[in-house]
Amino acid sequence: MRRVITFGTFDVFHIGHVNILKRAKEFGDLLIVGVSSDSLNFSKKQRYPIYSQEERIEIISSLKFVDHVFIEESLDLKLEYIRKYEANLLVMGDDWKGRFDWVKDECEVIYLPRTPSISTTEIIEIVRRIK
Ligand code: C2G
Repeated sequence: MRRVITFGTFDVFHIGHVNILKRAKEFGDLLIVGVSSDSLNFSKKQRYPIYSQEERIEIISSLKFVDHVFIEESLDLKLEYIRKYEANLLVMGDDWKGRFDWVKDECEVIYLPRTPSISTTEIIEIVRRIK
């Protein structure tokens, strides 16, 4: 049984998120998703997500190609999560290229191309302009 793990905020869920999760699942039999906590986001981006971690977990859990969801509390715990969920492959978008290569002794790592022209930040900016 090949187990794939991936991580993300998945705030204001969009097609780029669907694409990476679907493609990640194609690499294995089980897809495990670490959804980053509200506080991890604040420390990464100096703002809280629009959707709370509970809402983001609910959204990701309801996808048919996702098998298990947990909260990612820290970027530095990658190896602990990989061990805990016995993941064979870590998949990330290529905006993270090289950043998680340090787990390669224990788990294969691949970076997939991001879906062009869509991001949570852009959606937030567009919605802000519509008044
Ligand atoms: N993504 C993508 N195409 C987009 C936007 C996002 O493929 N147009 C991918 C990202 O590359 C990432 C995943 O979707 O692999 C989740 O993206 P974010 O929600 O932006 O996640 P991020 O805040 O980068 O958190 O430990 C890693 C972090 O928790 C990742």
